[in-house]
Amino acid sequence: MAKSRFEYVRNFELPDPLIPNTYIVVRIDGRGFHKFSDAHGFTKPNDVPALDLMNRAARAVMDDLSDVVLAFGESDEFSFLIRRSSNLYNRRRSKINSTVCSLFTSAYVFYWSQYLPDRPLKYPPTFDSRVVLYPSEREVRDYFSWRQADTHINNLYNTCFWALVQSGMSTTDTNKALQGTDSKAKNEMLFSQFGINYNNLSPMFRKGSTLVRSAPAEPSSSGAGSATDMPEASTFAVPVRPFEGLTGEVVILHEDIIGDPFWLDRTWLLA
Ligand code: DGT
Ligand code: MG
Ligand code: MG
Ligand code: MG
Ligand code: MG
Repeated sequence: MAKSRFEYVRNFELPDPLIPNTYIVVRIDGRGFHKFSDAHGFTKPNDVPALDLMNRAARAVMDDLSDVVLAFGESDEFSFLIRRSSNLYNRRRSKINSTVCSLFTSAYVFYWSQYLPDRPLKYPPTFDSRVVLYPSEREVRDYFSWRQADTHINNLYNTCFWALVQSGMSTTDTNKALQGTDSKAKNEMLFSQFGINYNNLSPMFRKGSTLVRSAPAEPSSSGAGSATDMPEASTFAVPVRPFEGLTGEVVILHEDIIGDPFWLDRTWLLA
């Protein structure tokens, strides 16, 4: 087919490949969620249905994109880890970035009424997103440690903040009261003034939400692998917790991902 004389503008579309053999992290974050959470009556500091909805939307991303092996979420954000050797969309940055963000956002809206049936959406929520590349396991581990440490720091602060405010203190005085306090002081304040044992709060609030894919099933020699004719776990090179199965299924956890055990149990994630 003959090309139109306008065709040359295509040359302005530059390739934007992500360098090969690096870990890809896409982080989405709610845009203006301070206002959004107020407008939709989110419970302070943590709204369980709203967090469950975030997790549901993250799951939709993982269900659609099998190269996303791990996702970690807290507050209005989620980070997605795409495996190092992935060739998703030929590693085109914009394509990956926009697809993850769009999938997440549309799933967030799609499932809204299921999770918050009594709170109609007042306006369309939006998320921003970025792609960051990490060259080695160390940086990927440190990245997710950074996010989970942030979850803890923010949650401890916010739990104290809202306990004080709900007890009648003004937000200005509350900010002052908490200024410069370390985590020990915050824990003690929660316990002595409000009878709250921080460690008994929901693990989802303290540790965030980790969605992790189990090792994909190895294709059987006939090429027609199914869950029922899979080989025994012992024939797999990589150890996988039996309860997570061997089918690439996604499970949700609220546990420590800073220490070694989480990663040692799932060495294939960073392979
Ligand atoms: P941004 O990201 O620069 O567009 O601005 P924001 O307003 O989204 O700020 P960000 O992402 O730093 O902080 C997240 C906001 O979302 C923060 O104001 C608290 C709010 N938020 C997130 N989850 C919850 C929740 O479960 N309950 C309540 N009440 N607020 C939440
Ligand atoms: Mg943001
Ligand atoms: Mg935000
Ligand atoms: Mg945020
Ligand atoms: Mg198209």
